[in-house]
Amino acid sequence: MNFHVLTLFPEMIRNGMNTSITGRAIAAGYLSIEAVNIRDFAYNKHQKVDDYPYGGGAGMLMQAEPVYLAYESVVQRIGKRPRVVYLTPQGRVFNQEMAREMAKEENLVFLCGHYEGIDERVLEEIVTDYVSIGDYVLTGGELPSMVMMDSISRMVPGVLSNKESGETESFAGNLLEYPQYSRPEIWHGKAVPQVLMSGHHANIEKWRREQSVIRTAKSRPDLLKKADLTNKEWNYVRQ
Ligand code: 6GU
Repeated sequence: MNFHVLTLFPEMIRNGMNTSITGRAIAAGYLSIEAVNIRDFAYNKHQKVDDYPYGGGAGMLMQAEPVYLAYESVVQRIGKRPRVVYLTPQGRVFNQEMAREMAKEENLVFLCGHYEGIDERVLEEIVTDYVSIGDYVLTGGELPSMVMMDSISRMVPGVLSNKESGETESFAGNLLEYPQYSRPEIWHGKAVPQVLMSGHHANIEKWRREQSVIRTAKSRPDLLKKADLTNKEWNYVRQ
């Protein structure tokens, strides 16, 4: 998977992605990240890439041409027209299913806006997907692009080790993860739940499933509709 990020803050992307699991995957060649500085494509001597919005209003807009030239530089390099994700609170809300689907692409371009946004005309020409990461406002698209790249990366074959990939489908059943415990057996007076010490695998699975259902009912009842619950599970969720 090759990620190409069009941004005014390339260092933010490089520093973020070269760390931890994604950093290891880049070093091992499963991922590549190219951060393209839109400012390098400014066409005036002051390297200015923003201007006032026609019709007035607060703030500045990123101009169409530098964004377009930055995008074209990626097209030139890879020799095709890839999907272009524009990070915006006006987009479709990102989820695990979108991550799984985007992980099939060979190349993905992320366009990160700043200031009050980007001239609509260049968006019309190059953007294929408008995506938001949730209902709150951020100062720019860099963090959302890294959120998306992180979750897409873990769906790319080779990025997670066998040990790590057990978690890959944790959202697939539309249930939240059960609680987990490691040594010591007693910490701050709290013991590990007995069933986990029993070695009885069927009971452990049953307990974990119950915990998942209870947690989901408590914090994400919206997910339960999509989860495959038994009648018995529906009954104790309703109490
Ligand atoms: Cl994708 N961008 C910005 N600026 N804010 C957001 C967002 C994106 N998703 C949620 N809030």
